[in-house]
Amino acid sequence: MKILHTADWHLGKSIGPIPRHPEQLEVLEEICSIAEREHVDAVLIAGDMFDTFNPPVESVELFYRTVKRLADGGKRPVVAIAGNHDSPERIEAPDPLAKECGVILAGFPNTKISPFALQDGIKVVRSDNGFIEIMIPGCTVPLRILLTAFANEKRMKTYLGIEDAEGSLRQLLQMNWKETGDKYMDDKGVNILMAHLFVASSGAEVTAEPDDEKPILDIGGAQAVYLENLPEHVQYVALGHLHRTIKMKHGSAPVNYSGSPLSYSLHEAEQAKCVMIVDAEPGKPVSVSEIPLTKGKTVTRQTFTDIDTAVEWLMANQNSLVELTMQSDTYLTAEERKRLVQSHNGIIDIIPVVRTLDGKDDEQVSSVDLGKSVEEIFVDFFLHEKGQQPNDEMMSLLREVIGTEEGQ
Ligand SMILES: [Mn+2]
Repeated sequence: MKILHTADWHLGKSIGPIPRHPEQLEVLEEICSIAEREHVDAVLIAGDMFDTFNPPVESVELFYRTVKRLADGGKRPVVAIAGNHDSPERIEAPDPLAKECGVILAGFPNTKISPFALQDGIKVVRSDNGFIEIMIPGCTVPLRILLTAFANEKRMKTYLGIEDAEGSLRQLLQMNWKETGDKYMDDKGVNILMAHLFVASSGAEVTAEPDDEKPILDIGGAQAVYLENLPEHVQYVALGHLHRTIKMKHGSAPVNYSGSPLSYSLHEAEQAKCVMIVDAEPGKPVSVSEIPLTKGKTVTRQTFTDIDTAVEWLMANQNSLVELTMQSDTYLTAEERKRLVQSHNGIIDIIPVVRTLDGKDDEQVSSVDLGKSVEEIFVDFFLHEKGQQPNDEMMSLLREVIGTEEGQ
């Protein structure tokens, strides 16, 4: 049985002013092609399909179009859980319709998918809170999946039905996985855990993640789930949440973050992106291969000391998204800013750093001369923000505002 594991699509996400939808279209097309070329039997999406609770229509359409294509007319199960960026209610809402296509959507850690069978397609033969067992056309053994969608600690305890239980969340999850695993998982099927969680080895220092992908069980990271909390029953753990590819092990079972299909922040600069293909047979260790994704733009930081070199670099690297730092002895002129912006359409930000006379670099903003008049400071500020001189209309508006303020 061949399983494709992906996560953290973050549909609808932008970086700076640049929307990533065009790249998301391309990379999801690439993921579909890989699923078809590799003849995978099932697809797992480990959360954060969307970037926000209320994603744009184009992202919602892209999601449904993609999972429908992946599901191959109901012959290939596509199973997705909600991440911390997804609205659990919203993820589950189309479930009755999605099931008809072979798409299974679990919004909550205790979601129970009722058994169903599609004609000439997949059959969900057993299910429980946070668990399904699927028969797939062409496979002689069932696929069993423990499904742990994201929930914060308090809600997770409620969903697991152990609100009053003593003990840390990691111990409670461990108990819950073990119980469900004992009940449904033996070596006559392929057994997987899919979760949107922060998992680390207990000895390892919990490293802070960039942006909003911090350890999600507990701010401060004290509440990571440790490898030893994972159930013994499963042959593979498909994780979502962290955007870089991470490969760990629990016994003989790989515990992998597939990572996101695109680099979504400057912290992911130069990261290679991939999907995981898991080759599994009952009762045996799985083999896993990473298939690189090639469609997204690279995200990078570049520093230049003169405009010509910067423009040259920008012209030669059109397929990057770049945060530019411009070091110089003077302010960037409107003309210079214009040259930079016109030579590239993937500039995330331009950070001007002015070298002061004492040799220290300083951000331009901090060198505002407060001895100047309000009007002069406004012109400097406008130039810095907009890259051009304010026009007469703007200046008279400013004078009007200042006048009004003084009059009160
Ligand atoms: Mn996440």
